[in-house]
Amino acid sequence: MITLYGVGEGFGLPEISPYVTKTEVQLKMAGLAYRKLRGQREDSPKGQLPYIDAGGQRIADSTFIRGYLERSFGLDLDAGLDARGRAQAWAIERMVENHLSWVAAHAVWLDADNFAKGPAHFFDDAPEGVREALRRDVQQRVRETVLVTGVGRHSEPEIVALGLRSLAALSAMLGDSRYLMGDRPCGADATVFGLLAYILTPFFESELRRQAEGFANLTAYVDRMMAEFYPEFAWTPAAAEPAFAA
Ligand SMILES: N[C@@H](CCC(=O)N[C@@H](CS)C(=O)NCC(=O)O)C(=O)O
Repeated sequence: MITLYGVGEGFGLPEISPYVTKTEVQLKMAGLAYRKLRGQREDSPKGQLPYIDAGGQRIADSTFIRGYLERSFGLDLDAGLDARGRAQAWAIERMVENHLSWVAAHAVWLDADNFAKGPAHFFDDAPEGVREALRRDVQQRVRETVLVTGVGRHSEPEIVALGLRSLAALSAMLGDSRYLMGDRPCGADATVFGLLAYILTPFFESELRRQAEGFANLTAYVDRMMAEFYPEFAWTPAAAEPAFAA
């Protein structure tokens, strides 16, 4: 039995981490039995979540986990795609993980209200004397990382404008299709769904979320994917709760 180590439910999402969501949805797409536990990044071979334990072997990084699952179980999450389709799926995934995710991290981690409402609570159980310092340190680490990616060097409106271009690209690629690459899901659907849900969760208010809510096909896609892969989760669809009062 595979054990998936993740962050857990929260922030209006069935799983807080978009990368853990990606792996979990890919496990579900593959029809593999797994159990899920709350993990500590210190226990992960790469210092990040997700990681999995498969028969005593620990594998980290969502992309390498996918590769391991495909190799070990004779799966192809991109079955049905030709070389061009696979290349497009990879390019989409890179845009989401290496660009849009930093724009989203900026909206959640580096906005004072969103940080206080969400990530700050990761440290609620820390001793009172160090709690605030831990919060400040982790926020500073995210700030530095977002700066190193280049995203953090821009003004807030510029960052949102860059995010908007990626959202528009995703919307154009999805079009009227049920899934990103047509009528059946591919591996990148798990990635795109994970991050779009993170952006669209009604738990946080951000200009990025407001922009994302403007793409009806993206919000419908997240609602559909949520119903398909997390049917037991009470997701609040975008239309049900406007980001900002008129
Ligand atoms: N490339 C990694 C990224 C995973 C990642 O960024 N995980 C976050 C949680 S969303 C994490 O563990 N962050 C802690 C850290 O980087 O110290 C993957 O695809 O698995």
